[in-house]
Amino acid sequence: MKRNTLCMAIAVWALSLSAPAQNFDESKVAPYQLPDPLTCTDGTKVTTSRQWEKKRRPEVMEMFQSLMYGRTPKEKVKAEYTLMKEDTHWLGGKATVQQVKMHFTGNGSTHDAMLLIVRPNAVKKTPVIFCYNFQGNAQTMGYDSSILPHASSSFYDQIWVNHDGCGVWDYERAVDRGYAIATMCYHDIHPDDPEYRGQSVAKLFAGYEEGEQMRSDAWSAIGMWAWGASRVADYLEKQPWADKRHLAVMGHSRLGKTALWAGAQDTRFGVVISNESGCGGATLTRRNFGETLEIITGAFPHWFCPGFRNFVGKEHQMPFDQHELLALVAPRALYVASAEQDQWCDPKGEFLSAYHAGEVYHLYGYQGLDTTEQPGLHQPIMHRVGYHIRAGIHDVTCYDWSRYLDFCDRHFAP
Ligand code: GTR
Repeated sequence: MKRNTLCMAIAVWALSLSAPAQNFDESKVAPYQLPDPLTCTDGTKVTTSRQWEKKRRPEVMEMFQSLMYGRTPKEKVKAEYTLMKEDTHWLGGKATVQQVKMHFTGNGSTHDAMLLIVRPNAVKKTPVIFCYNFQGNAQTMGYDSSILPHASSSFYDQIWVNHDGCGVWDYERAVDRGYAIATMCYHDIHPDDPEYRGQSVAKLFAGYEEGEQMRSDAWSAIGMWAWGASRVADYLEKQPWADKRHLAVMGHSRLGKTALWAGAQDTRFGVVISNESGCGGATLTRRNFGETLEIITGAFPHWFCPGFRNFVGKEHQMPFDQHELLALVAPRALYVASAEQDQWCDPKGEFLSAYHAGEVYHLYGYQGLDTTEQPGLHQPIMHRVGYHIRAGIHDVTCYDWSRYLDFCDRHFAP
């Protein structure tokens, strides 16, 4: 076991001894009152989509930036994209695989990330789903030796978090259904370890030197991963083969949290999909079920801005909750998915959060989930807001991918 791994395991174990026991009993969920997405800070009630966009949405955005995910820098960095490798005969000639190096320059520093794209040859203007991977681009292709090492691979084995439930990469299904998948290893943007901030894209920005991470609203790892998703969108929207009106962002678990924050900020993502994103993602923080704020901010301090920790034990005083993060995606299409055995993520809390986001969708004349009854297993709801819960554990399965493609078909229809 690596030293870092051991230290972190001890820290998580010690934390679990001191943390209040997590609740997995629905009858012990304490009553809670959610903040109203449609009431502005000055008490004004929002009744139109225009009011939402002009007044309330910026307020909600500001809360998530200043209190949870940290402030995304406004400056632009120079980005160069180089096609390193291309195979136009993948999957028996059905698909093209492209490997693109993204090279960023800013604040006297440079930073590289490696993007992998698989796209169908038969489609002229292809909708694209961007989805970060946990273990490197090669892993998503069964360790195909033609896949270039991802940019962070040289120190990858020193990073203590190594994710097991990294799921199925159903490239062929996507290609057959006319979709391109773009992916990149999330460590390429911020290695997933609090000690590796110096190796992250933070260094590309003025003012992001030593000590800045102490600011209460300092940019978090989730914030940086979301930023990386937008840099991929910058590239995709310039590709002649890509249908820039039809870009989706999808993510699993911590990368589901990331997909939501990316989709909240970047309106180029027309479909935003959270696969089992749980605490700090889709699920309601106020519902005491599954993972708690104390546990997540203790185990993964770098995922959120430092100020977020102030809400530990004071969840009911938070001026926002995660249904409002989901509402930031409106009027674009939003899909939240849970798994039955993934109680850590609080499937019911994910469902209720998506339900409550519906209020904002109604301002645009769209249907939200529009039922407070959580559907049974494998009974997806597919309105402008979608939801499913499937049997099984915390993972991304073929069932999940198939529903996401169905949902994209519905919302990307010409
Ligand atoms: C867990 C964390 C969850 C979830 C998960 C993951 O350890 O507690 O919030 O994000 O990691 O990303 O797999």
